[in-house]
Amino acid sequence: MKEKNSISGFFNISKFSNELLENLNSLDNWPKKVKIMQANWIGKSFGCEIDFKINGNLPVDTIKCFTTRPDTLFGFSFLAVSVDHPISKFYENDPKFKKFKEECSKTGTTEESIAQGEKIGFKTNLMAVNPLSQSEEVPVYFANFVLMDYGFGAVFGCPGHDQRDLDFALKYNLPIKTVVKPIDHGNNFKVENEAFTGSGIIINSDFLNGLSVPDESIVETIKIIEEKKIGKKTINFRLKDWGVSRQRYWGCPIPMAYDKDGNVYPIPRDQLPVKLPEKINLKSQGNPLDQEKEWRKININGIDCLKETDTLDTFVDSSWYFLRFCSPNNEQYGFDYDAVKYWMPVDQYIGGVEHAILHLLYSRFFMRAITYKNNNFSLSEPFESLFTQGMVCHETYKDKNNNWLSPDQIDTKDGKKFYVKDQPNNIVSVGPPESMSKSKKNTIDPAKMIENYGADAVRLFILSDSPPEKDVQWSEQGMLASFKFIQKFWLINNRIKKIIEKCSNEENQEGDFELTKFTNRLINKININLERFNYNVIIANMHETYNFLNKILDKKFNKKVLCENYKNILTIMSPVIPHIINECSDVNNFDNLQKWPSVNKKYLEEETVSIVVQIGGKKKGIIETKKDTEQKNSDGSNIKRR
Ligand code: ANZ
Repeated sequence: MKEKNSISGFFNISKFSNELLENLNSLDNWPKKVKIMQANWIGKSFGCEIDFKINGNLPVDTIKCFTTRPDTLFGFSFLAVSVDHPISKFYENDPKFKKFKEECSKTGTTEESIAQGEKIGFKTNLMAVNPLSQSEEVPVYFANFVLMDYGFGAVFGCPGHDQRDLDFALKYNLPIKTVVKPIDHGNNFKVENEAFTGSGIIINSDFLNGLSVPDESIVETIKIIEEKKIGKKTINFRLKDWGVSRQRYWGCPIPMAYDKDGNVYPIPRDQLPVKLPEKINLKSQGNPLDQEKEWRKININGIDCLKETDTLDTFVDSSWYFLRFCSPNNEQYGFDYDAVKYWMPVDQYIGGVEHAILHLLYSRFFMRAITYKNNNFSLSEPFESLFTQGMVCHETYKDKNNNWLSPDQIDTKDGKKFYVKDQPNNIVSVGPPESMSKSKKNTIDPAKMIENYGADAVRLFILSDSPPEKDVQWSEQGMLASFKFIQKFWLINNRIKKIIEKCSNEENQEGDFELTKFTNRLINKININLERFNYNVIIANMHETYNFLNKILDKKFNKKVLCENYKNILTIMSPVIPHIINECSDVNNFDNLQKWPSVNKKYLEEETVSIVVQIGGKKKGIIETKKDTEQKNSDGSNIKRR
């Protein structure tokens, strides 16, 4: 049996490209930026495929190209194909081509590196015919900027109206034909060093002349191309199938096996799940599973096979774990349909924007794949609402040798930052705040912060600084201010405790109404702010509460009124600073802090109304008056204001 039989596994996400794109419109509670990122990633392009007739001494009749700009066909000046295009097989033995291919591999394969890198080409002995003007022939090149896995791995080059094509044409001295002019230019408009890609009017293009670009020109040209039977309308997506094979131990096993001839078998259901071996040698070279000779053996319907040793990408698990969370105790299957029907979709999902196009797109794909032709299940979107929180950032530091330094290696003296080991001589260079990363060493160890200031102060600081969708700039001063707030709150709690001990049971004391009104309004505000994720506003509400208490505590209170209100205030502050709140309630002998207080709406009503005074339609002033104030009409009757 062969030692290593393995083929790369892919999930067919591209099958759902259109649905994944269209359904973004239904996600009303997702941030716009995430939907835009997903739409760009899926990348729908409207255009057409065109067959170009090829002349030359090779058995190649036509080359198919995908284009979004068929309307620029009269500007055609070369045809370029990827070095991996099927016609490359005719050049395999040409040493010059081999060298060129090697050169291309240096550019890298990402679209970005290709866009930025130098455009290079290898001229073939083939010529391509312009399908709209048969007498025109242009040379065929291999070019490094053409990707094999987009469209058909071939492009018709129009230097006048595509910058990449222009760079290429300038380098290889190919003609630059202008076939679109801006609306406010004459017909003698000419592209020279910068491709014109804007809207305008078609020129120098025979029967296409005068069409407006892009609205009329693209659709009209496609019509002509279809009539002439040289191509057809096509929609292309950038989204590629998801390569899920990983050569490592951790990850879900891929439930496939191979016989001695390399034929692939899915592992039958009654032999699932495939469990990973537990005692393995992690120090072995490559994928440790390759060394697990015994574990690999499996017999499928009488045929001796070897299990696949690649495991699945970890994104596979994160694409459906929420279904498992709905039904954690099901031992027979990953999830229960009934539980999933009850709980899904997730009402509110929270995560960093870095998940916008992988985790969040894969999860959406998984729901579609699981529900595809499945009568038990009709869920199309996993997450009803999405909130993307910001990053925690910190400035960066470098020593004189350009090495990154961590914040705890830095000391500040007279406003200058020094590398602690060498101070006072070694001034460090300070970079702008960036999201914390191990590579730039601009991280703060939360454990240390918790040790120094307590978990409450750390949480209070993180929430206080900015709205949660924005980045937070980490600052030691901010941390200190939060720590001080906790200390202040502890002191005021002790003051309140003493007041409670001395409070009378007599009703209607002077501070009762004001305190009850404040508390009810506070609960209402915090409820709204919690719902809207306005956590930084909640922190402002907490500061307001401290200031209010500080002012009102000189007044007299009924004991029950003070206790009830203060208990409610503590409860609604507890999500942010639970430890200190717990202490405060303990020393006051309060119980039942878990019950979230309700709002008495009576205290939300304004007691005054504003009456705008207008004379001749112009605002002249505002009168604040108590509600239900009575006003005598000129006839002596009463008008009641509400
Ligand atoms: C001719 C043309 C003329 C183009 C023009 C653009 C402007 P999007 O919008 O991203 O889908 N193209 C097609 N296949 C390619 C490949 N395999 N590798 C690199 N480029 C490829 O881009 C579509 C355009 O990308 C197509 O339209 C094609 O260039 C190029 F004035 O065709 B166009």
